[in-house]
Amino acid sequence: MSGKITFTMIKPDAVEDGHVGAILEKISEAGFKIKALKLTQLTVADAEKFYEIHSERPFYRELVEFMSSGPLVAAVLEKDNAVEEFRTIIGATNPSEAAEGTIRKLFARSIGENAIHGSDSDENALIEARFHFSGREIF
Ligand code: 3AN
Repeated sequence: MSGKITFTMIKPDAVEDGHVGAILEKISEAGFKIKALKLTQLTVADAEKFYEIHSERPFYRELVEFMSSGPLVAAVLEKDNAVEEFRTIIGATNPSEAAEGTIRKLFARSIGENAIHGSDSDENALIEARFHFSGREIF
């Protein structure tokens, strides 16, 4: 699957704001195929583990609390060059700097509550997909 898959979460802000359908439509229109999909919620411990790489950053606690605050939509997506192409359609981390038409520009509340996650490498895409889904949940 390497090179062809990425992992995403539609974050709690976008779920609460009712943007799940519109975001899935943007993802589909961009040519991504859904390989796995579910509504789920992270515990504080899950979020700490998922974002361990950011544990020294000043926003870590805020990020963990936000990501465990409510349901999110987790998905595994397939497309050639998936990681890079997906990061292009989600836009910059800070929605005020994100390009017009990107998911963060359209739907994010702020830099912290920024609507959507996209893996930053092929290696992390696989780690993140396996963190959220068992083998028989990925098609
Ligand atoms: P990206 O999600 O664009 O790869 P990262 O990996 O730098 O960005 O950050 C991971 C997550 O941490 C972001 N999606 C965002 O929710 C949060 N975050 C990043 N920078 C900040 C910040 N300056 N203040 C608050 N939260 C932040």
